[in-house]
Amino acid sequence: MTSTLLNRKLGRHFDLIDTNGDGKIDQADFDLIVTRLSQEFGQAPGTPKHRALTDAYAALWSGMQQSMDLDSDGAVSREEYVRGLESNAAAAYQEYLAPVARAILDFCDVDGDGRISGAELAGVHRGLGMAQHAHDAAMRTLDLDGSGYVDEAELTQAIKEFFSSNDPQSRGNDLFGEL
Ligand SMILES: [Ca+2]
Ligand SMILES: [Ca+2]
Ligand SMILES: [Ca+2]
Repeated sequence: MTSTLLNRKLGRHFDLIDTNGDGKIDQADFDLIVTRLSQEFGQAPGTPKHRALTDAYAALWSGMQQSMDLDSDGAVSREEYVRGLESNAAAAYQEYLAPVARAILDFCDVDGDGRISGAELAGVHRGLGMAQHAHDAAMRTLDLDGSGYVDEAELTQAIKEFFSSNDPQSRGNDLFGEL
């Protein structure tokens, strides 16, 4: 079980969320993500978009704690994360992720046309600490219709595939960079 595709994807995603690299996910990591995205997109604390993003991450973290923090130490370890997402917590997790995806979309949709350009998405990925080549792979994955923009439907589809599919052909696999 330890080397399934899904397992590797989840490990990759854990590393990405563990923004401060201390080997566990807790509130501090989400605070750091919001801070970085705010700097990237010039959104000061207190603006509606900033509040929406903060709230979406708070809901995600609260849901993660409830469904994944098995030893109740206030943090989600790598093992808890992978085990949680390979079990029945996965569907709930996608429900928490959807509002986060929407808030991120809104946050970085600078011109307000309801979709994000490659340049806007590059800012998100820099904020998340992803390398340029990982961004390129993610953009190829996300922009299903090749329009050069990512809309909410494309993002939702990629998230669904990333967190549920063991299919090596699934495009959502590269959502957070090539595996
Ligand atoms: Ca951490
Ligand atoms: Ca824990
Ligand atoms: Ca598109």
